[in-house]
Amino acid sequence: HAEDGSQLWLRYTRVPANEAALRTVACRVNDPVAYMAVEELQHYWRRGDVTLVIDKSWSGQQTGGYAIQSRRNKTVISAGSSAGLLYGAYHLLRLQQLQTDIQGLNIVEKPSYALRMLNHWDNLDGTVERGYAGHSLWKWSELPQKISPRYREYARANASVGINAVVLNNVNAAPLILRSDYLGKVKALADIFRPYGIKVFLSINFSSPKLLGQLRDSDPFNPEVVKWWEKKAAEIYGLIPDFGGFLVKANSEGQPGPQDYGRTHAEGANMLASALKPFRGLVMWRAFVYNPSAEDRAKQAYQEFVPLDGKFSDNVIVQIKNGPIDFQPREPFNPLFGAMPKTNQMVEFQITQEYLGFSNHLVYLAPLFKETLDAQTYTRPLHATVAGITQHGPYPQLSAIAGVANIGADRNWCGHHFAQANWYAFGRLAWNAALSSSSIAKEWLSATFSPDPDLVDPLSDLMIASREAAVNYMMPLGLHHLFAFEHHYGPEPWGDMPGGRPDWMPWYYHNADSIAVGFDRTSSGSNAVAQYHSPLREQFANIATCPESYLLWFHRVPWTYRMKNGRSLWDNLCYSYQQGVDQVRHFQQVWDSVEGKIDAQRFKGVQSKLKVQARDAVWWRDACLLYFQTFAKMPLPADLERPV
Ligand code: GCW
Repeated sequence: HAEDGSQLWLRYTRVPANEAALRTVACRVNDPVAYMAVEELQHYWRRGDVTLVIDKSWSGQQTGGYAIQSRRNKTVISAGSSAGLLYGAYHLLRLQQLQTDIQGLNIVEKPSYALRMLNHWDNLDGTVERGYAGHSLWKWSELPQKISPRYREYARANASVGINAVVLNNVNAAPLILRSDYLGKVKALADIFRPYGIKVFLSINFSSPKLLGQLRDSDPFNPEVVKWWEKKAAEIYGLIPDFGGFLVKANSEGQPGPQDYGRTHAEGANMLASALKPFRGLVMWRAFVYNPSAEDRAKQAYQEFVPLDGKFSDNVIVQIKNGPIDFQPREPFNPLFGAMPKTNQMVEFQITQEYLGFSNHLVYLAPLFKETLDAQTYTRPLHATVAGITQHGPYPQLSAIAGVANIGADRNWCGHHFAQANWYAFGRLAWNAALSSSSIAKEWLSATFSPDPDLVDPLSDLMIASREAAVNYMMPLGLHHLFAFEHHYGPEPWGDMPGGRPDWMPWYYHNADSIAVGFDRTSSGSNAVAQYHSPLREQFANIATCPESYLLWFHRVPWTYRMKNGRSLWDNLCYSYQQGVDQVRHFQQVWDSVEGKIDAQRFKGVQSKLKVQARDAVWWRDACLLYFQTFAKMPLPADLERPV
């Protein structure tokens, strides 16, 4: 087998027929998902008899919980649903792969979230917005007649980590996706995903009634529009009875929405929600809204959505990016979390590395995801972390979490072998938000490369450090949005465009001049701190108690300001950038030290990507420091490496 990475973490070896004959996999449940569980075990499980049973007393019925127990001579997987049996089967195979002892197993697993979703930003022309692993996996022009074998492999990989919902198309949605011929293509994919326990959702364009249905407008209060959506919903469910629902980006970055007709987000969302309700469909309504105005961009989603709390139907979930700006290397959590107690909220992470070096940089994202999930909002006495808020909303059976997919048509699926770990980690955290970043990294490394501790230990350390390294060489100390215009790959802190939107310009965020740098979000500035609940509000507002990792996010700070280590802000900035560069160079050494422990093909692939990353880290350091030096007018610390 060529070691091109196409097998992902699913490197089970097939049990030979003579060995398979010595053990039984027994299951009386007769549906395609349970059948899939049996098939996977029959093909790959080599450690004795297994029985799979449905146990109706199991409480995690809706969402796929399961138990695994060792009994006398066999292993029993019990679950409330066939999906649970399938997840139990993958759990067993994972234990086998990690060479874990299977005597005396007594495992009970319940997912943290009912819906564990990937959002594909895939366009119908085959391109992917912010996709760095080639073209879209979906071959719209070939569907539904021609079915790529990769659709099944994709579904299997998702199921193996518990992902059970996928949005197929970009949130910047083409109306065409709802045309009948496209729905036939969507049905073909839904049919392939179903035995893996995966539901299909679609992003919709709010103007579809007008653009596709030739109606006069798409006003949610127009009865013709309401009827159009009801008919469309019936058509979809006629083809796909378990269709999940709609994801909507409305009145955001030029997309149409209810505000075009003077209606609110809630009025728009509820109109769609009632069209889907008879079929138990859901609406995921995004809160990523901001306009070029005098108001701080970081405050706008909260301002628009908090007044709508309690106005959304019970089958609407408000989908909120982890931070208040936009998937930056580091952001504080979005203050909307916990600020709408009567509304179901879900978090949207970005697995694809739009702002993290595309598929060139090794940046393991579990620590970033955990930072948000574990963040304490203080908005209520219990379950007040972001994970708690999103798991224990007013309708907990609708709890959900989404990640913007990093998957494309590349042989290794994600462009960088280590980007596969981000897909994996998202799935594992969606299943169990309490898992640690390092246990997930170890699991993934063992399954993907080898369980050899001489490989797993150094590489998991490397993975854990990689996110902080990226913050250091790109945007330390709370800096944000210094990216090059449009493509967001390299640095362009000086970027400016006469007449361009200020909220897309780096200076809007860094505010550097000869005295200071940073965004004043305290009461002397935009007062975004007030959107956080006490005591965070006070903690962030006070420069002495604000975590230094968020310093320039919340404060405009003099270059000469003394930081906790006694050095000036300027010196700290210099050393942080240098540290990022040093960290990547260290990653290169660590990687070189595992040569021979893994196949040459993947070894070389990652080695050459690390070279690019090291070069880029130097580029970031030099670009940002030389630019900021034109304001600070202070020398680089004497022991700092000179710019190249
Ligand atoms: O960060 C921005 C991206 C856009 C994206 C948008 C969004 C899908 O640059 O490419 O559009 O966020 O999340 O809607």
